[in-house]
Amino acid sequence: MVEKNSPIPIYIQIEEIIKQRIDLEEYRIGETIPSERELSLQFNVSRMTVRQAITNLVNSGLLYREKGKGTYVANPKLEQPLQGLTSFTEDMRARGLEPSSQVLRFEKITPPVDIARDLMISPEEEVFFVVRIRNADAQPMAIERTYIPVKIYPELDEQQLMGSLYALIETTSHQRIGNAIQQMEAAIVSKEDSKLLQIHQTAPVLIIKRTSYLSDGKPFELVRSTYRADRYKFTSEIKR
Ligand code: 16G
Repeated sequence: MVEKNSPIPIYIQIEEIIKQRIDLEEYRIGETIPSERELSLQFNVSRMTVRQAITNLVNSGLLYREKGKGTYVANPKLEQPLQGLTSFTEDMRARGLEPSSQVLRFEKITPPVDIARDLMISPEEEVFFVVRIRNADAQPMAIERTYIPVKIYPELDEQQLMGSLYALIETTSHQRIGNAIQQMEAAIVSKEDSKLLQIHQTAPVLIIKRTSYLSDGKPFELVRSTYRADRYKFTSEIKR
């Protein structure tokens, strides 16, 4: 199993073996893997080496640790394509997951100057400011902080935002969504968001800032979404 003479470091060989065992469902999602002690006996290597392999797999999101209980196999990350202007609701349904939202804030405000500029409105014009936790099968996946000019959809209310914003705009208000521009960056979760997303205070997150436009070119939302890095990976096709 472990080849001590191989040029491949032993901890990397162990990582690969653990990954294979997860693929073969020898170690199942949501269940513990054997302890460091057991694995070090199995592979005939030091506990330090096993720990290094496990730490790498925890950092890459394949495993997670629970204090005093053990190391568990994590749910596989969701693969989110970066092309295609889809909504959270559509993305989750396409995977057979049940989307739901908790609306933490819903208010009418006059926006900060930079937000007004991005939305191409004057800073005196009102916007809805909405904070939602987005869940898949009741598990928190992301937090969205959204600004929507009131004039885009003046009837918008808190209840409606438990469902899909894009569906409301397209179906109820009969406007067409055209395109969006987005930026992605990595960060460490804020204290507030770590509680909302139920992740550790030092966990990494992926932040996407999206400005979306109606087909006539008018911006209708500016969103800052904070995604759990242990639940998401983003993929894109690139051509040469
Ligand atoms: C996605 C969008 C967000 C949009 C939301 C609408 C990103 C980065 N964000 O989460 O901009 O507001 O979908 O979802 O993809 P809904 O129609 O389910 O409310």
